[in-house]
Amino acid sequence: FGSGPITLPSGGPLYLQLKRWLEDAIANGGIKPGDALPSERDLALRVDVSRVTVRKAVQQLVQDGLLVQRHGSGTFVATPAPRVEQSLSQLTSFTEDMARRGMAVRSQWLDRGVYPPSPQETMVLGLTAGEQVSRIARLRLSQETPLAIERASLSTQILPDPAAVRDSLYACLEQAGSRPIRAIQRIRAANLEADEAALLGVAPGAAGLYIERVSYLANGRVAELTRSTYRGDAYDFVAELRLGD
Ligand code: 16G
Repeated sequence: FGSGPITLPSGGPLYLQLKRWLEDAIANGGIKPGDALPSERDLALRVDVSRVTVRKAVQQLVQDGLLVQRHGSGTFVATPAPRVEQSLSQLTSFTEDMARRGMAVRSQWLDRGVYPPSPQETMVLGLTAGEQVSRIARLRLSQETPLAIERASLSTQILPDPAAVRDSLYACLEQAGSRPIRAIQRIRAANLEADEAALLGVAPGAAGLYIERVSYLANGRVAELTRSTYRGDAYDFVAELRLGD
C-alpha cells in the first residue's frame, strides 16, 4: 500500500476512481485480507481528494463486502472465510470442531454475566421463579476469520459463574460433570443486520444462518439454549439420511 501519494486512474467521478483503485489494490494483493486501511484523513491527503470522497468510496466497498468497519478500530480488508463442512449428526463444540480440522480458534467476548432471564430463557431452561440466568456471548473465530456469533444461556445451577468459561463452554461443563449429551438444533435463513455483519466481517444484509441449539444433560435437564448467527458464506451443514422403516 506504501505511504506516498496515490494516483487515480482517470475518468468518471472521483469516488468511483478511488473505489476502483482500492478494488484493484485488494485484487492484486497490494492490500491483503485483514489489513487496516489508512485513516480517512491520510487517504484524502495521499489521493488529494476530499474526505467526503474517501468516505463515499469506502462506504460503497463496505456495502460490497470488500471492506469491513469495526467500531473504534477502523476499516479493514474483509477476510474471505474458508468453507467449513459441519456434520449435523454429532453433538460437538466449536472448539472440538475446529481442533479436528487443525484450525486455531479464538473467541472475542461480547458479554458474560448473570442476568434476570427473558421469558424464552425461563421457559426453555425450565427456570423457577426468581432464578437468574448465566449468559455468555462470543464472536467465534477460526484462523482469525470470524465465523459465528454465539449467545448461550444456561441455568446458574449448571453454570454458576460465566467467568469460569475460558476458551470452551463444553470443556467447562465437562469439568463440572455436566456436559450435554443430546441436542435439538434448528437452522433458519437470516439476512445479517448491520451490527452482526460488521462483527462477522461481511456486507450488511449478507446471507446468514440463525441456529438455535437446546442441549440436554444425561438426566434429561436442559443444559443450554444457544442462539447463534453463522456466516452463510462459510458453512455447509451436512446430515446423512437413511431410508426409514
Ligand atoms: C457449538 C454449538 C453451541 C455451543 C458451542 C460450545 C451451535 C450451532 N453450536 O458452537 O451451541 O455452545 O459449540 O463451544 O449452536 P465451545 O465449547 O467451543 O465453547
